[in-house]
Amino acid sequence: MVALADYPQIAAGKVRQLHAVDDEHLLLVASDRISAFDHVLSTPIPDKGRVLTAMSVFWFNLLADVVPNHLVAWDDPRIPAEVRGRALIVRRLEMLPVECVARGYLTGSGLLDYQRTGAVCGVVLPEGLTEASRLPEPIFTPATKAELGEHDENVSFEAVAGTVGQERAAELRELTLRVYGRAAEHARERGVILADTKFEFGVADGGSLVLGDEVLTPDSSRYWPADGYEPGEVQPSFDKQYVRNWLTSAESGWDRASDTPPPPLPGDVVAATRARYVEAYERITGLDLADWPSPAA
Ligand code: PZK
Repeated sequence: MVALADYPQIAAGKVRQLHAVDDEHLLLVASDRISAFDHVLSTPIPDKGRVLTAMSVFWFNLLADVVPNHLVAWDDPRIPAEVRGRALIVRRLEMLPVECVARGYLTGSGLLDYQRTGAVCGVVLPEGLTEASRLPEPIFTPATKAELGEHDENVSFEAVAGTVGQERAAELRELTLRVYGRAAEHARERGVILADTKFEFGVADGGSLVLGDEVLTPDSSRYWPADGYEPGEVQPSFDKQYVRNWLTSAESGWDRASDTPPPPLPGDVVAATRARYVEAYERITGLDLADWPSPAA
């Protein structure tokens, strides 16, 4: 039997970890932890790691004819039982230091940049756009990865070209927009708006681009229910809205502007949030989470 402790940890994010399996393979582990308002909460959401992992696998498979990916196995003896269902064996790549973001709608840092400059990452947009506006066409808005605790910085296409070269940058933009387009179309057919998403690409031995990391999960993407979509208003998050509503309510007793950590979540908020993750998975994939591997089965 293999144990997670057999694999040296080589990186850790806010809610996931990366371990070395061998010279050619890594183990990408998603935890049940959730972040909100830039804090990692002390209360886990049961099955969140399984949902995000299962969703990544669904998308890797759906998109395999558009772009090759690093996925090797999701149910395999090399995966420790303790992380079964929330860990992937992936091929080691030479990762490119670019967060490849596609946006079909305007919100978050994209909206802030637009309001200040009329453009996002150098892409000039028409006047009159507002919170959650659908863009005339999806745009490539790359960012550079920040240190832990900092926010990624939006950069221009030219800045990406300066880092990876003009040809590679053009390839990243083209592939990012093609993958986003295909995924957004699939989600929309199932009543979900894929507002934006972030990809990370690596380079395979022959020099071709390979899609890495987790893909099209609620942690790497903004998913909005299509029902009730209304430009001009901040859209409810498909997955985190119960958490945000409770943390900003008087009931939580927490002040977002303070430096104090958020309090533990009540059981009903945990249950409702877990149900939203499962619903997102089942709506987007048409599959049943009960059929996905777990430590128990
Ligand atoms: C790789 N990250 C980000 C993910 C973390 C950090 N296939 C790959 N080959 C080489 N490196 C990476 C990957 C992938 N995916 C990904 N950093 C390196 C990351 C998860 C947890 F702490």
